[in-house]
Amino acid sequence: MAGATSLAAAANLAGKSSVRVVVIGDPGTGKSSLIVALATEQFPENVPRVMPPTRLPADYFPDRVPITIIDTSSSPEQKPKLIAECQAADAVVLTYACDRPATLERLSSFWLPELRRLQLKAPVIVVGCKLDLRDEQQVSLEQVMAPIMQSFREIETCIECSALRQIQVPEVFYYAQKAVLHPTAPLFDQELQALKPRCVRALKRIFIICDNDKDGALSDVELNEFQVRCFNAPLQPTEISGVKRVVQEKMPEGVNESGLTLTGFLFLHALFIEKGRLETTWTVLRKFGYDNDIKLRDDLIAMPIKRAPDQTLEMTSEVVDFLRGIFNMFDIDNDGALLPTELEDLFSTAPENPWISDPYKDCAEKNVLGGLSLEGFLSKEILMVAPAEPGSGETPISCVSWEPGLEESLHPVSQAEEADQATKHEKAASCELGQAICRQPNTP
Ligand SMILES: Nc1nc2c(ncn2[C@@H]2O[C@H](COP(=O)(O)OP(=O)(O)OP(=O)(O)O)[C@@H](O)[C@H]2O)c(=O)[nH]1
Ligand SMILES: [Mg+2]
Repeated sequence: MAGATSLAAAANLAGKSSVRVVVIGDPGTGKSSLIVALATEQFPENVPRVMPPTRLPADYFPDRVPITIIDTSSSPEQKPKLIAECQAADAVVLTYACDRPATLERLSSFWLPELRRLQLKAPVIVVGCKLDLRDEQQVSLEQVMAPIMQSFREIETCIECSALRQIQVPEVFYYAQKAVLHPTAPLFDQELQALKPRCVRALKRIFIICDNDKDGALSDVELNEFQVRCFNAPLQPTEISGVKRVVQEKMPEGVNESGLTLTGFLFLHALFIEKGRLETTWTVLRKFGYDNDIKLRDDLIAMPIKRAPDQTLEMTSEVVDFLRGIFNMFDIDNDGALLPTELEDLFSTAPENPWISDPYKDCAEKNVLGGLSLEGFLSKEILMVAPAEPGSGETPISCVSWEPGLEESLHPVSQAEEADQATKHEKAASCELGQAICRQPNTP
């Protein structure tokens, strides 16, 4: 689905221009031979105990991000160096030898608890080296590793390889790089086998943005636009019907007569992730401005407009119209105020509801039922996008679907102009906390 170029762009967006992989494990398990076999595509008869750092160029793997591989020694005198290298690692390759069961046992008795003790956040790839020496009678990798992976969720992948026979050597480092550039943890709860709430919220926002006609489903045309936007290539009609068929078979409510529903869209992403195609979901998230913590990037939510000391910021009439539309959409009971439950729903596409904490919590008046009027709603909005102090969060404009960019949502107004306009326009809702002023749109 995703081409190499789009993935490279996505990877750069993730803020990783190179990946550092540290290889650790018991003595003699095959660490140094593995690194040499990767770099030279040959099995070395003699290897130094510790190889100097090895760099793979950007074009080695499809993600087009260079990798630096660090060899280590597990001798006691080298322990401080080993710890420092682990702490600097983006990913850890942890080796055992397929012909020495004791080295496999040491993973759970020593290495994995040790990495936890160091409070490392880096993903771990467990690698069984010397596959060529593995006893054919031995149980499968899945059977051996399943209980270990259950206890140590930080293990991203397990793989067996042979440096001697050149079996699955590049794959070890491909998975290590992938675990860094397209990590599972922010997207998927392995324990619950479900998408994480933050990921659901972000995908819901993306779905709403792509659902141009707001009918609650992605039509074939909308699906295609989404595909082109994320992957720079359209889907063939047979591919679209194929995708919908897969969803419908497993989850009938995932598709209706108008197209792919939000349920279906979420199901599809859970399926990609379960099948190890994390790069697909990550590419989508990054195209829509999310960082590795599934937060909208700062440049998308920070206020880009500078204002002079005598200026305040005013929303453009387009954005006020847009916000009024959002207000009405979520004012389910049509009482002209957003109740706390309605606000929760409105913010279900943001990482969390930012208005339940200070300084937004009590900065606008509420009615007796705790409902927020349109004026209060707009005041809070401008306080968020143009705060008196720097620092901002995800606002209804950014978290729902305002896409032109914040700089097109506000314009500076000098105090002289403002005084002039104040006489022309009746309603001006001022914020109690900021100097920001929010007006109703200019009406002739
Ligand atoms: N049959 C076989 N032997 C291997 C393979 N990989 C490494 N070896 C041998 O295993 C021994 C240890 O390999 P190293 O690469 O030095 O292992 P290491 O983990 O770097 O060891 P230390 O540096 O001592 O911690 C050497 O004799 C290698 O030739 C393999 O894939 N198959
Ligand atoms: Mg070595």
